[in-house]
Amino acid sequence: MSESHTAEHTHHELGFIRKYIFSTDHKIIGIQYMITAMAMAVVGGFLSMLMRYQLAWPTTLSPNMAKLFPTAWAGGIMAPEFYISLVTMHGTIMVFFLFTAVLTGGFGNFLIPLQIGARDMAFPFLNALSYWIFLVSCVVIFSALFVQTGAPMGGWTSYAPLSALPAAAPGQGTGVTLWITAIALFSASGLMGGLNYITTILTMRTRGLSMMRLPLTQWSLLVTSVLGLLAFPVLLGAAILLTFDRVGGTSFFVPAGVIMNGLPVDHSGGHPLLWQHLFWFFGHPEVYIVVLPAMGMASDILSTFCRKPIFSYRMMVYSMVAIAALSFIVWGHHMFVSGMNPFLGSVFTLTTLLIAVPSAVKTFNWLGTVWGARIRFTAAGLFSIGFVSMFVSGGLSGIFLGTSAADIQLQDTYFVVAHFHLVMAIAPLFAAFGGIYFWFPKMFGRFMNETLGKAHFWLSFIGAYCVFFPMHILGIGGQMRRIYDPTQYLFLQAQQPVNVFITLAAFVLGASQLIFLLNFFISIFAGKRALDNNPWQATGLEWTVPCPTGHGNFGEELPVVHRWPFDYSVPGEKEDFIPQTVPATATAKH
Ligand code: HEM
Ligand SMILES: [Cu+2]
Repeated sequence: MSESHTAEHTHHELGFIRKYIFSTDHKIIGIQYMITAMAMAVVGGFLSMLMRYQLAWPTTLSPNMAKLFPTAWAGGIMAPEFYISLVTMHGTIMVFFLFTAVLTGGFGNFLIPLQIGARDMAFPFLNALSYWIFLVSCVVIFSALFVQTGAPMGGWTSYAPLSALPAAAPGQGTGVTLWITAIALFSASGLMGGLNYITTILTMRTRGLSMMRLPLTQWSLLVTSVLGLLAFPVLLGAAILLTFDRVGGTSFFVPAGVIMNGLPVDHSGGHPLLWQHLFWFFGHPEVYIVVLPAMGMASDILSTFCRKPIFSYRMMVYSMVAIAALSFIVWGHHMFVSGMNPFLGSVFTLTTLLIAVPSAVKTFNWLGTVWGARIRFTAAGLFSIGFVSMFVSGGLSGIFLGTSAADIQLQDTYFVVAHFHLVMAIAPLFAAFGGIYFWFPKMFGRFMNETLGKAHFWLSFIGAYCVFFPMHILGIGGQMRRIYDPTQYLFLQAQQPVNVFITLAAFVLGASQLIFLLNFFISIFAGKRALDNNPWQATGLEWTVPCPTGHGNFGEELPVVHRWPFDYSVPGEKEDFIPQTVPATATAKH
């Protein structure tokens, strides 16, 4: 980097607006992503509380709700359409606008240059653009909640032909148009981010930082970005075809002979299964776009608080790559009952169960890391352990669902809702919380309150199991997903107390997130100051610079890396950690 460029990065002062709003600094953009995603989480979380309220007391008149939602809850009874809109909006907001955004947009932006010893991303302007397009997409999806005719009702999967026919249901007109617009904008923003992350990690690592010395967070972000670059265009393409079907008179997804409102629709020759194939070709990798960065961050944080190197670093890297590659050939497990040839079903079962192998490798490596460690139970460390627990709990039920013979019984029941919440909602949520508690001092120069952090952890940990574990039982008992009143079915009535229990637990879980929000926002201004560059005694490059880190990240000179990031408790060394910038000694192996 030229002298003048360095000077430009390190010296001149910017006004508030340029510095914190229209910034091209990756750290500010990362924090912007994070706070925007948190706002979306509040919306998505609120919607889930409404659903749980309804599921526990579907037949109880609630005048208060009628006041709050005069049409959707008219007369104190929730309209069935409204429930389906809630499911759709909650799922969409959580998957895209919370998790994909916070993990890659938030942590990716904040951490990539800091951990690879660069001053910023490869394309800072593109980076800022990607955030602003993301923000617009958030506004668009949020506005879908207020459409007069209703919010979209196609589920987060937006299955055709329901989504292809604007007149099919109240929310399928403007509601779905906004859904498609938001998803298209989101995809475009994600692609810009992904290109940036890949270029930055591959080309801007500082001297000495070979690929096999990268923190696992960086590996996970790299692999995730490649996944995103291959998966999101498929969703974008499918969304464009869907738009043609909706407004252009084409029939990609609508077959002949559909009768709507008593009249045949003017479409022929399409196939709804085409949408399912395209959606899940994107959708399964999307699960890993959320889970992989969570795995990477949890691995690094776990190792830091276990004061031990991660068990089998290379296998951690290879298994992430294997998971990513396999994630593109398993999508059919979402379609076992769509009439596919049973032989094809067996193939998808095989590929799906294959993913269990690298996932189990990772799990055993986490256990190997924790094994015999003198763990420091900080909030960040606890949440990383919680991630492993949730990932394993959710992963195990995946083996049932991935087996076509069992899935025929379990598909579209609460068993599925239990499975995917544990594995792709709660597990990444825990990893993200771990990441926030861990890197908060680097972001804001202050700590979050540890006592509140631990209270937040235990309430969330117990709460999440109380909410999502009993859902397996409901599912095996036959309760279908996306149903607004289970008590209408005689065979489900006996299970209703379980629904009440889950809802009460969900309220506790939801309320305990307020502890986190308060802790987060108060700590930004009033938390204990982080005076030390390296408060957790960690090894990564980000811990060699001040909290918070200034523009340009590193001083006049970029750091030089001499070792991998896992030199914890190296035998014969005085300290139990050796930063990556310390030159190799006779005792250190890496
Ligand atoms: C407080 C925690 C949460 C609660 C109580 C909750 C509750 C629910 C409920 C009641 C449903 C509807 C089930 C149905 O009727 O089929 C649902 C669906 C869903 N949730 Fe959550 N949820 C929570 C957190 C999350 C998170 C963090 C994610 C992030 C990935 C998430 C993703 C989804 C998805 C993708 C659906 C499916 C939507 C669909 O069927 O189209 N949830 N959730
Ligand atoms: Cu899948």
